[in-house]
Amino acid sequence: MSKPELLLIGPYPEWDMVELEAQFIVHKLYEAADKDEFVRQHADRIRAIATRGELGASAELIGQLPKLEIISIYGVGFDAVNLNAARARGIRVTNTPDVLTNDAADLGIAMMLVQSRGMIGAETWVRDGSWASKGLYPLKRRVWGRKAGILGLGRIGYEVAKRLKGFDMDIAYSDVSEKPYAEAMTYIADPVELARHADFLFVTLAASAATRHIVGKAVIDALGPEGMLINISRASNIDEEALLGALETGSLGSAALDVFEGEPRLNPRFLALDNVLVQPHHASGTIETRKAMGKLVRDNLSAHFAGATLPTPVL
Ligand code: 8YV
Repeated sequence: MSKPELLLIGPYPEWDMVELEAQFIVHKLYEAADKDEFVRQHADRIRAIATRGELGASAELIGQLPKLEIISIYGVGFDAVNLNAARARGIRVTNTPDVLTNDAADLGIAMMLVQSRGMIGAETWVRDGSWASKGLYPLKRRVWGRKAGILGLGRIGYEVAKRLKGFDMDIAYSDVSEKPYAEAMTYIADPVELARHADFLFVTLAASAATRHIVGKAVIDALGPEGMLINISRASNIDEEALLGALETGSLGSAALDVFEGEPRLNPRFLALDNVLVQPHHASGTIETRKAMGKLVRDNLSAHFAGATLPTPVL
């Protein structure tokens, strides 16, 4: 039987490329100079899309592929895939939940510690000779025992909370409803009230049209000049203009961000700020997790083409 044809939206690690190319005829959209022309050339044979969380698949692209049966996402977030367009045509959509949860939580915790203790500046202090020439590094803020707020107590939020308990923190969370599994945490429904409670506010909710800019001026003001915002979800959950303004004036203390509007070309105003820790959308970026994600992408595709049950369907 001939291999099914697949459109790959962005590159995967080499180990995944080898496996994918063994199973599929892979058309690499990201290498095409003229993407529309490239899609047109292969449109009547492409039965699958493999994409990444942040790249997704637009309604326009889905509309150009009459034979499309499945979209497999390398990532847990499916906000960049137009689910309505997929649903309307009975196109299956899969993602890679669970396998990346712990790494995403680890990165959120690491960002809190690094930023609160000023470790990037401290590293420079040693390397540029300031330690020897200027003496002691400025004092920073404690993490343990302080107040954390978690906006979105899903899989990743829950793992963040578990880790925060190890720092003896007072933990509150906000979600659409109270969660029965939230032991020893306070439920605060209103994100503004949650931010008022918190020294560290973690944004861990799945992005959708409904959550767009859920962290707006009111939440940012409530977090305040001593507060830290940590985002390991999607940029769209935060009003970036409001965030930048608050960081520039100091009405928000600091931020640690793994995701940005228009990434990887983030707003250069972030780079002029020393109260922001920036990361290159790397919450799931470990070899172990990325290997598991790649395998799950392929397991979903293989199951589909074998007529078997999809391991992790979204649609
Ligand atoms: C990316 C993600 O998919 O899980 C998600 O939703 O955004 C990430 O895991 C990953 O960075 C690969 O591009």
